[in-house]
Amino acid sequence: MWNRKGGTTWEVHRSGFLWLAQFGDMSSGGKARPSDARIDIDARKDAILFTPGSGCSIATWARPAGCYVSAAMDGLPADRWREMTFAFTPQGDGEFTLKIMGSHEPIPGTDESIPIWVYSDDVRIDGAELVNGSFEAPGTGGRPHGWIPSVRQGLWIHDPELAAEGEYLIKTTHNQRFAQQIKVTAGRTVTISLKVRGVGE
Ligand SMILES: [Ca+2]
Repeated sequence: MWNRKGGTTWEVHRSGFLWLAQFGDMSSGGKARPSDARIDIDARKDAILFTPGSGCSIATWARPAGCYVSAAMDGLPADRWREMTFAFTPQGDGEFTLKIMGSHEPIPGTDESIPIWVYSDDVRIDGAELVNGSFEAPGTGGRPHGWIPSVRQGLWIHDPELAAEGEYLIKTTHNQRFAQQIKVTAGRTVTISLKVRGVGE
């Protein structure tokens, strides 16, 4: 079964495959579901309301309404990096949680889901301060410096050939994420850009 303890793994490509194998043939024969990038901006704790700009929208399920922004890029190719950019403007001061996520495929009739992995690297923020956006600096617990787990921890990967910038990158799913607390100022638009890439076989 999947290693739920998180932490560092170097078996980048094999890790998701083993888990998928229990549910059939989804990852073989080139029929794997493509990766989706998903980045969430969660300010529920400080109740900061956002005005969404390009590339993102307000999550209607979150309360108070307007304090949670979500950005997605679906159907990512596995053979190249793509640039993802979105912007939003906070209406108040405080902190939000930047969550680098991915997607998942629910298994009908169960509470389980199959994780759909996505690679991310080279995160940049204009209008706020971000720590270690290229994931190069080591932290503790198998994490890059400045980043914390969200739900469960994603994978921090050393792969100089795969990385979009430097030598390190991250691999995440809907429930295996890396997150960071970001301070914002009322009226100062925040633009987030990053490189995202699908996970092949
Ligand atoms: Ca990097």
